[in-house]
Amino acid sequence: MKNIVTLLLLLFALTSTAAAQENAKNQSFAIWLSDFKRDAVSQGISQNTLDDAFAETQPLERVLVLDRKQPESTLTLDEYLENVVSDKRISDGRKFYAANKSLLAKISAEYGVQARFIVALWGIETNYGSNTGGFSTIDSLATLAFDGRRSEFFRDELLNALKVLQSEHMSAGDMRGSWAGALGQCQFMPSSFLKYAVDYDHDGKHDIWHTQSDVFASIANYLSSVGWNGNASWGGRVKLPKKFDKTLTDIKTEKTLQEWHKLGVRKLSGKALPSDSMKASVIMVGEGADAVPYIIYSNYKVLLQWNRSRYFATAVGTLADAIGK
Ligand SMILES: [Ca+2]
Repeated sequence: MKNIVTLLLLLFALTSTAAAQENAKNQSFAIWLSDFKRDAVSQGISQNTLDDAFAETQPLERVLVLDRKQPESTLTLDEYLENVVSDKRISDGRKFYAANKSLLAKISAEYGVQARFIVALWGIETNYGSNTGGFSTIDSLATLAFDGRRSEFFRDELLNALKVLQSEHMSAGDMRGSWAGALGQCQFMPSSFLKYAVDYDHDGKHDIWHTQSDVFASIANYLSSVGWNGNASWGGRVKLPKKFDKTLTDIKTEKTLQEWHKLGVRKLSGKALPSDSMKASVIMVGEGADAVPYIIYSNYKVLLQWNRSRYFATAVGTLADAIGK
């Protein structure tokens, strides 16, 4: 009996400690949020927008769990490409390209971005719009801004998300996306939305959630705004000669394709590189013995601005080439 009482007392003590911790956390979130709201008002966010956005906001444990998960660094490039540029994704890409051909051609010509890259980015970001993420953007960003690991970045993005709600006349309940705050079918962070989202069908909304032409034009606008070259491709996998100076495999080292050819760099097929005066870099994608050599043009660096992962940029280029010309 005595043991049971002790056990119950212990349990009670533990539960009330957990409850007290939870309470303290909620209180400090509330304090943080009211400070943030003051800031938002001073930056032109209306009380209505704030009331709608933060009606029920609490930190989301799931977002923190995902934020702390280690990135998948164990995959080799080829394993990654097998997942991300699967046969299914390639055949879906070709299908969607064909289904949207005239719209894509129009947007491609207008922004100077080849359609295959627009489709490839759409395919890799959200599996052609089918997987945009179901998280409330406001709740996710508030969680990450409050959390402390990268508060400043996410606080800015939270403020930008409120600006998007306000300028788009959206309800916070309709603003959904990834756990890290990326929006819609092209997964723009709110800051990118404000800079690059396009209302292509002129209905008054930059609708990257549901309007296909807005999605395509927004992707193209992003790429062309950060320096896409519509007359060039992105690069490709190469073979290096046995005695190649590995210090040259640096993304900052640029030589013409002719110069790389003279150094013995060949296409994977063994064929010569195009005899072109275009500048290119030779880089290794992946780690250690699994790293694979690629020759890359300036458009690859544009893709790295979208997402700084070389695996990502390589996957987009590979998928684009598999989808079409
Ligand atoms: Ca629109």
